[in-house]
Amino acid sequence: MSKIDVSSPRCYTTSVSRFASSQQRYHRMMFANFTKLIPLKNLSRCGVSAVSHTSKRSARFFHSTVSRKAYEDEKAVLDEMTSQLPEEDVKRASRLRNIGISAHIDSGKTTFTERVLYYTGRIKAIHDVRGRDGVGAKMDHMDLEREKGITIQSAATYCSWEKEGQDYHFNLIDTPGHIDFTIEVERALRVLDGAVLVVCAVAGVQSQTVTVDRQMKRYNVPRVTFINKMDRMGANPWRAIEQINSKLKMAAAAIQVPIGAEKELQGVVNIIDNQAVYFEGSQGEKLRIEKEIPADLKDLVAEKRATLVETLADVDDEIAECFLDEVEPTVEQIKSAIRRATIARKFTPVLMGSALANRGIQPVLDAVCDYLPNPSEVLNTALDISNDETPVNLVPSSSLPTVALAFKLEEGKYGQLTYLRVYQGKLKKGSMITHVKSGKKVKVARLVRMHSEDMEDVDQIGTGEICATFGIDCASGDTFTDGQVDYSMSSMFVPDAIPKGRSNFPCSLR
Ligand SMILES: Nc1nc2c(ncn2[C@@H]2O[C@H](COP(=O)(O)OP(=O)(O)OP(=O)(O)O)[C@@H](O)[C@H]2O)c(=O)[nH]1
Ligand SMILES: [Mg+2]
Repeated sequence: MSKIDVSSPRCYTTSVSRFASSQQRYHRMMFANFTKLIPLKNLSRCGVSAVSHTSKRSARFFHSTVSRKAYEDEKAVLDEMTSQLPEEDVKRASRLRNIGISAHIDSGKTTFTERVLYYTGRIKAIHDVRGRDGVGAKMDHMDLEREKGITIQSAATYCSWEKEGQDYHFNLIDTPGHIDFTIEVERALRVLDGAVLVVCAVAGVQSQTVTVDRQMKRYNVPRVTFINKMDRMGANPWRAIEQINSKLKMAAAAIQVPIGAEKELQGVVNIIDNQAVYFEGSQGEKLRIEKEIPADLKDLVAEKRATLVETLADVDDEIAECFLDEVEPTVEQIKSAIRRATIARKFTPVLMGSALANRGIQPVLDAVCDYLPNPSEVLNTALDISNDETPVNLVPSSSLPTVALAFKLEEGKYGQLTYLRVYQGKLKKGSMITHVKSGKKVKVARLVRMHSEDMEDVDQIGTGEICATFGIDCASGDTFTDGQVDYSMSSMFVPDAIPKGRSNFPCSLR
């Protein structure tokens, strides 16, 4: 840890001094029973790749930051790439979404995710965080998480959602909200294609919302926004939307208007197609859709529709034309514009409801399908080491050489669990993969999909997907290939540690 290449850019030089403290602190929190503190010499394996390496070869991991190319440039490359993809790959990718749930602490991410798992049929019953019923929410599986009612580590799961007769497959990561665990958000956003930003309807944009927004911008992650806790007294989605526009400098407009407020919250009016959606049944699982919207909401819906079109006109040429010609855009035009502008990270559509009261979750899943990108709509690059580190675009095709990134490591009962995102090609159980940094070949003895702490064995993982494997010696941020190419993906950013005494983490956990 002592040899530092001072010529390296900021993310390298600054990371070393704060690395030990932030990682030690992190692991103290993560493994709060203190049974297994990770030795200092192993710290580099738990956070960023190869902090202690000083050779030219390893230094490259810190030279490359995530591409900040203007989206228009990316789009041209992506269109060209997609036009050459086999139809099967395009079809597969179009049904896949890798999303994160991120927000300020306690805004309801885990409560929201619990409903997602229930409505997609992944769990049979809804349980609350903190485990008052002795069970606890699925994604907060650590004892400490259940005891304290907070998320400490991000947890991954996958589920399927049917929309208009098509099955969509989601890889979903529920991230923690507290600043002390922000590295977990960083890890997740590094590999996700889109996110649901959860904002509390009462508190609005909070300090950690700003941090998460910065992280989403750093990794070019498009988002849909869900204003949660609409059942609470003082809920005001319009103030929250105004704050997203002003504080986060992100064009945002509601695509829904709530029906009823606080305890009387019954559903939402979809202002794009003017339909009312009511959430019925004991768990809000039955959707009643009415073409007639409540009479007292008609003016508000018309006003918010005008705001939506006006906001879209600022970020989308087609809607701008309609706006200037004073022509009312069609439902399809509005939906396409929202998709274009969201994927271009110029706009976020805002939905609303209450996760705890089981209101408004299903439309968010529809919005994820409609407006967030699939893996073939996001440009991912690597450096070709055998070609003087020339940047290369990774193509989400199953038939190309495999390139995968280890983005998260976890000490589990079977040893080190390594989370991987496959960017190109596919991963097969039993196959050999090459650890690019060391050149070592390792066997993929077991391949699993994570469902919080549960593992479901699979034989193969396709391009664009997220999985986990065991027994692979590597650091977080390392690249694996099938040996046909010598590509390395860029490293992730390590945020500054919080100065001692500045954390507002609950005293009981300090
Ligand atoms: N009234 C109300 N409370 C909610 C709602 N959603 C979540 N909560 C409550 O808010 C608290 C925090 O919920 P979590 O789901 O743990 O929030 P989180 O964002 O996952 O929290 P961290 O992961 O620790 O940042 C819990 O007590 C929930 O019951 C909601 O829609 N309405
Ligand atoms: Mg949580």
